[in-house]
Amino acid sequence: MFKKILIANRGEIALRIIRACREMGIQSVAVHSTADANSMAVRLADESVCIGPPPGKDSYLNIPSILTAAAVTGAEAIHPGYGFLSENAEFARMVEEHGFTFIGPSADHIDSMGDKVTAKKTVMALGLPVVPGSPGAVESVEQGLEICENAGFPVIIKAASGGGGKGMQVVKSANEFKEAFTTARREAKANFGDDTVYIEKYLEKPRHIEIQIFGDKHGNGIHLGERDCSIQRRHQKLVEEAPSPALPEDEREAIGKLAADVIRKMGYVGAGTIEFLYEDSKFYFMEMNTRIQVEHPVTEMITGIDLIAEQIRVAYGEPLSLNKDKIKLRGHSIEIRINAEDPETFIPSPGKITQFHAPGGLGVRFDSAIYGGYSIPPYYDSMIGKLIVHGRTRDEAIKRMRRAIVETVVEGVKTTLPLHEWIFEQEAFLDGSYNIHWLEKTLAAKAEAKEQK
Ligand code: MV4
Repeated sequence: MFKKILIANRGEIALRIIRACREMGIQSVAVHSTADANSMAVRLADESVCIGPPPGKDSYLNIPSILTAAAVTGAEAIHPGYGFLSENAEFARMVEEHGFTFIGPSADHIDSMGDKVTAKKTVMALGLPVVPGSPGAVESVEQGLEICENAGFPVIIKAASGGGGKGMQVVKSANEFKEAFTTARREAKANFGDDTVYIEKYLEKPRHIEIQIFGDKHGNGIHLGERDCSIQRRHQKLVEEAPSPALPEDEREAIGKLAADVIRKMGYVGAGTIEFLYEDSKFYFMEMNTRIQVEHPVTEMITGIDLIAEQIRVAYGEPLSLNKDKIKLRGHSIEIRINAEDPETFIPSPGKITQFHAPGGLGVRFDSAIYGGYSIPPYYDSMIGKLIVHGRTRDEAIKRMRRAIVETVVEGVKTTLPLHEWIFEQEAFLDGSYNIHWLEKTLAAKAEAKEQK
């Protein structure tokens, strides 16, 4: 096994990886910016190296600094976490070229899923259902209009280099098409330096359901069930749960089998997520993420599997420690993302945490890097922790989440905890009938009602 791993990340995920390393008897190296010198990751790692000033581009995205830190500490492998360099194929390539192991898929697999047109063609050829639309890039207004007529309005124009919601245009009718197409191309060029766009039939009320997959270097590929991530605002997930309250068992088995087949056929190595839109009992491939995700704990809670440890073992070359007959999905898990933000305006609220008490008790997990007296720096995203619960049923998990939220004390900064308390009282959340638009719509109605008063 590796003797030493460098963690090219910060915050709760850096801690999560340090924890897996310690349990596996692997030394950990934390890299950090000057703003993170007092972080929990620096305190808990076996070694730490300062790699630059606060802005991400000068530190957590600074490839030469990170490779140098790996070389001087004698690390053998680099774990990128999520965000930052985790889906940067060039980084994965350079890590390997410098003689380290990248804990993640090959640079070629990252590349092939990074371009959304290539990704869609690849998975379609391997048997996944996709949204009807253009077979590839759309080059002209005329070609686009013909595709729209076949698919039927509304349609959505997406940037090939986009993803996560950036660079999309919904088009309701033919007379809006020309302008939307021109705007989509211009924005794609400005945002991604690539004006390639493609067209899909627009699904009006889908859910976001994603399948956790894993592959190893011996040709094995498995799935670990789904996560429902439909509770989101501006493409930021707030709540994730597993299993999805909308998915019958036979459909879960069918889509899981398709996802695992694709992973085997691709020869994909490591953890990944295949994202789908789900509407009227049908799945449509959206994108594939080639990293560990923020919401991986809900899958860990219902499978009992340490996904970070599995990533490390697979990267070292060991076969998957699991096979599909050994994976049992048990009970229900829900995660909330707690941000240091105003719960109504979502304006970030960095600063010093004056009082802190973590929730606990049966079925409660708190993944966070904060502590009493910690100062949240203003340079990075505002997520300060994830509260994850497990229960035998969805109802038990919801009740457990409510009581765990009440127990949590974070003072000195504003947090989104009050918003989560409110979500866990809403009918559409409790009955599981929500879709990807529910939260934004309901928040808008709530703001409107407040205005009227
Ligand atoms: C869609 C869609 C409806 N129909 N594609 C948003 C993120 C990007 N990965 C794809 N997205 C969407 N693609 C078709 N054909 C609606 C969305 C979408 C969305 C998807 C998942 C979670 C939240 C969302 C919010 C708005 C739009």
